[in-house]
Amino acid sequence: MALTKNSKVLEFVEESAQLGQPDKIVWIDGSAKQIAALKEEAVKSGELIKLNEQLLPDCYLHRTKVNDVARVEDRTFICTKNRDDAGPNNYWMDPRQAYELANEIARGSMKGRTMYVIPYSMGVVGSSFAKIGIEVTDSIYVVLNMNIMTRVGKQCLDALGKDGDFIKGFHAKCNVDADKRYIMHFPEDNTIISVNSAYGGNVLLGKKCFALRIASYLGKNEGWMAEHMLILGVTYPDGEKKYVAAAFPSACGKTNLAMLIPPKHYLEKGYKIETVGDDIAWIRRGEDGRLWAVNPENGFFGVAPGTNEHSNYNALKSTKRGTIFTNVALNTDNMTVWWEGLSKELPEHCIDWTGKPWDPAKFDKKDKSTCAAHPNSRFTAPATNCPCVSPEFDSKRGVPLSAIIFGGRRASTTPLVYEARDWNHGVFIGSAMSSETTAAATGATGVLRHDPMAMKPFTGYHMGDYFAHWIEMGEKVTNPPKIFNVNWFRCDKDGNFMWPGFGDNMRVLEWILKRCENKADAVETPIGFVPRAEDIDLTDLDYEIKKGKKFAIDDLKEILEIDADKWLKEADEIEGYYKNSIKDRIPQELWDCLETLKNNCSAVKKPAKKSTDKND
Ligand code: SAT
Ligand code: MN
Repeated sequence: MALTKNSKVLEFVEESAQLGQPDKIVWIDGSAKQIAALKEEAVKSGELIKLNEQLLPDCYLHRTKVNDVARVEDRTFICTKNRDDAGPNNYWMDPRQAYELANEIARGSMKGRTMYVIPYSMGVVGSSFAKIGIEVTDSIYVVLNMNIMTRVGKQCLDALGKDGDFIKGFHAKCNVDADKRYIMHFPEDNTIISVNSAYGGNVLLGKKCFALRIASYLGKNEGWMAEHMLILGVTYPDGEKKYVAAAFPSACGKTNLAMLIPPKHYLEKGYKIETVGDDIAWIRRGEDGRLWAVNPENGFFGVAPGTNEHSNYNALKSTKRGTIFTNVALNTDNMTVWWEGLSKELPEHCIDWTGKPWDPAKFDKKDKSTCAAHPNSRFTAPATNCPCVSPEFDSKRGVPLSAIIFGGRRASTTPLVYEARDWNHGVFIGSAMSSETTAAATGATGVLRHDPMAMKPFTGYHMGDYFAHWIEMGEKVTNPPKIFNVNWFRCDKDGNFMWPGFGDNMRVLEWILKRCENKADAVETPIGFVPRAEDIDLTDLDYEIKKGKKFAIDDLKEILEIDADKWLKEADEIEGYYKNSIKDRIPQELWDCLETLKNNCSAVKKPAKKSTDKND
């Protein structure tokens, strides 16, 4: 039975049903009883595998089709009337053509199936940040994941009232045919359509589709920002709290940074990190002139491989109950899950992510095809499971940001950390970000590509206009956060990571926050402010870069070094990117920053010491 009298919702559900022609329509009220029944049904049909109730209570494993394991950027479209509004950063389709094509594919595709209607909220219901969506889908997996990742149920419909507006999401699994897979966004109609996929970011329409692509468009028009950022809180020994938002491309460690456990001596002093979000931030201007952020999600859709009790204790702990695992391996000895990096010992009896028995003897770390879990296998875990979840997680007003951090995977050139001279320079740094690609999207991994603000695949409109929006936001906030760039991924000439990363990133965070309070020194360089090696606390740091080579202060000096020659090349590269990839609509402020970078680099003499970095 329909759970609302909102005529727009009823109309959307009716139209969707006419298109998909399901046998049955089920409204998701979000009750524990309904969710439990759906899990049972999914286990019966084989869509989910129930895991060991003692070791992993209420946890399930799901395997996708092998052709459906990551976001598909080349099949993701922004459908605006005017092609230029989607920008060169997006694949574009004419909205009329897109609706026609989607209708053709989806027509009758739900025959014999149930269509679920999921009312959900991105953000705490009742918060001025929150926005409501309705997703219809023929996949129980989608319902159950949405129920973890968003706030689902009748309260969302109540918040809409009789005629409130919402974001429409239509998902049909169809035959999971990769050639007919389309993820379409209609920002001018507040609509998303996804067909022929059943995986993560392609189908959990509240996440990348709504909370980033559609929301970035709304934010531009309404004066706020939707960003691909984690939000974390640092608690000082005296109890004071500071919040930071950080943008990194998918699978570059956002979840790890958001849930970081500080090194022992920080813990002993009383420092603590708390997680507000690990993937998405919605940011608004506060009356106090600061920027305030919320995490619109309600769970974590984290990358499983590499997660273990040392790399991310809090994430691992978050997956111990009420979690859905996707494309990890099944340990048949005890019906638990396994993935590369979970433990040093390999399980003896495993079914790999494709459903085949796995032979640990054939496992070769360097050959992804021998992996038991897919490199982009995921866990969907409720945020409330996280031992370090912030008390502000459910805050309606959000948290005030002291700093914004950009970062990517860069084997060379980019130092461990540097600070922008001002807001516009920070926007320039974000706009010029590049990173090596990961398994989170289909296509080659390890290729350096531009990914401005980590939003390349998620900006729902023209990237040049997005940069301009950032500049405008800076003009409107009287007390903006400081902007920084970090690079945890600098390598030596043999390709070894030079910085330990993980918990030790606290040492960099501390410098960043001290800079926000004018309590730390820095050196002005052609690219911005860089710490002196002595400004970063290395107490008890114990890291082996490679066998027999322990991290020492000289290594820190090396990864803080700015090579003006490399940066001149980088500047040329950025110019090429602006001109060839974004083309017009780049704000003058960013051209000015580029000019300054070039002039600054030309003005300094090339450092005498030759860098040993691997080229990237
Ligand atoms: O597949 S998702 O887009 O949800 C995850 C990611 O790529 O960050
Ligand atoms: Mn992400």
